[in-house]
Amino acid sequence: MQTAISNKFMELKTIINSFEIEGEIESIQQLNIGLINTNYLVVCSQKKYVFQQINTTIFKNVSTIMENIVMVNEHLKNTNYNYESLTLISTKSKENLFFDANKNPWRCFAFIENKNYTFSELNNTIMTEYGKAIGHFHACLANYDTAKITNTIDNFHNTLKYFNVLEDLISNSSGKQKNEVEESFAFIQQFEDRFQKINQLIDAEKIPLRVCHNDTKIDNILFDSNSEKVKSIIDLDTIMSNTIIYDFGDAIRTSCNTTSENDCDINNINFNLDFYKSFTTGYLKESKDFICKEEKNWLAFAPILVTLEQAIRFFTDYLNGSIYYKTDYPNQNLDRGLNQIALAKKMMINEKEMENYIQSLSQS
Ligand code: GN1
Ligand code: MG
Repeated sequence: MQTAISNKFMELKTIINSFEIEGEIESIQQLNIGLINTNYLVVCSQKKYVFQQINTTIFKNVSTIMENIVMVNEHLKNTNYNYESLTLISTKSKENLFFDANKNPWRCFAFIENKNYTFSELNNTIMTEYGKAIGHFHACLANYDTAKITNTIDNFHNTLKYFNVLEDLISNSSGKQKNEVEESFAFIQQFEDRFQKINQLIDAEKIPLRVCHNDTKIDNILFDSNSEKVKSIIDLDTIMSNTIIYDFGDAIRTSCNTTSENDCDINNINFNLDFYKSFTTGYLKESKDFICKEEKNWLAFAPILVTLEQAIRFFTDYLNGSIYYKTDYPNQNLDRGLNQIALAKKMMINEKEMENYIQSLSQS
């Protein structure tokens, strides 16, 4: 056991030292963030870094992902972007990626000091800042040519597609697992026509495709330690063209829930309508110059849409034997899916209120 740990440590040191880091390595700590990649905080005598081993089962085309990140990052730097952009540290041979002995790709970013808010610490000021940050990110990219960006995961946010996959899986499964997800699936089914509608509006170009982040969950927002302001938006792996509706909805999904998506006690779940309003105020302030009517029409349903999509994805992974998301125990993806269903139900109760709020902002 001891030998395995020290071998892993030696391997990590070799990887780290292949990058242009400043100073000597002082500590290496695995971070408990993200459900896909494996992340380490590396403290060196002069600077701190985040090292990431990219999961190639999911991110198949890593060099294209890096091209997207570099392009968007450069664009943001040249566009009066209000937040700190990412600093990629290159390898000693001037590459963005290092491939280890097992051909696993690694990359390194300069660490950005930040404050992490727990659910109970969030407040309306933070939520407005969060909304402004996502709106500003979209505004900076609103006219960026989507053709320059390669979509690295097909149909990444295509709720109807995920829905159809789950439907097939359920009809081919039996016994305990089928029973566990069937009731939730029946609940999701009532929204199928709305999943379809969004796709139709995108196809008809009524909802425009723009360069989006596609993973705007609150964990990917770094806040300043003192000011309650956003410092940086990280995790650009899923930069692709899409509708902004998903970015908007995912931010709400992960911050207006009163607990984490990993909480298996659904009694802890509630939807904070006030936070929704604060986020939306910030978002619409920053997006007013580009957002169109059809996009706005969906901002009340957006959180429900993304939460249902996330439930579908967790259930799908559960039925597939948990091969996509990292888990800490066997039924975790089932619990995560049930958590999201409980949240979607709480959101539904507030849909009309959300609609009214968007309307009231449009009139003022
Ligand atoms: C994954 O790996 P992470 O935590 O950045 C997933 C997102 C989900 C999220 C749920 C490429 O993001 O789509 O919303 O988990 N990323 C991918 O926490 O599937
Ligand atoms: Mg991500």
